[in-house]
Amino acid sequence: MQKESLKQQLQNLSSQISAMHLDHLERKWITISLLVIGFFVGIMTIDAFFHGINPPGKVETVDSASLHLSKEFAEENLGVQVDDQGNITVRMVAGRYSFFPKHISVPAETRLTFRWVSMDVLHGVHIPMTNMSTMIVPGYVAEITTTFPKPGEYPMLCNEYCGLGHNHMWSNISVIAKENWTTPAKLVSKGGPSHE
Ligand SMILES: [Cu+2]
Repeated sequence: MQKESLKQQLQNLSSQISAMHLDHLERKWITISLLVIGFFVGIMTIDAFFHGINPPGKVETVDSASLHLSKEFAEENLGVQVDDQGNITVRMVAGRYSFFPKHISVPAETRLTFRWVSMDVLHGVHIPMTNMSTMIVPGYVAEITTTFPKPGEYPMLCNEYCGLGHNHMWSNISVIAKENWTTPAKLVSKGGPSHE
């Protein structure tokens, strides 16, 4: 019954649209607009399903005002850490106007988990030519898993306007060939820091 009425409504709508007078130019621009929308939806679909670019899927909170007192994001725990199973986690803090630590080295062709927090305002982090791009919202942990396929020097840029020094907010990341990368000895964690 309801299906029938929906079908009826669609038929009415399509007959109304075909009865509507549309100027040739107007029709042309409607078509162009729909093609542009279709193009962008297509790009998003390809990025999501083939390039693995997705919005973060979990919510984890942190107290941005006391990061230095937290177990995980205290200054001595920042940077690259390897746990007992060999999983590599990179913890970084974004603050006006830098990322801390300022420079890190990671191995290529290895799965890396980045955990980002902000100490003040909204920041973003973007590493060109990779799938690394996320907002760093104060009060939340932004976690991204990525792999750098090729060794090289990559910039890390802030891509959310955060104040007058925003355009100077960037850091470096050295991606080193897997066989040449050495575990940062002093940062090998024992069981990994507990999350609070
Ligand atoms: Cu910024």
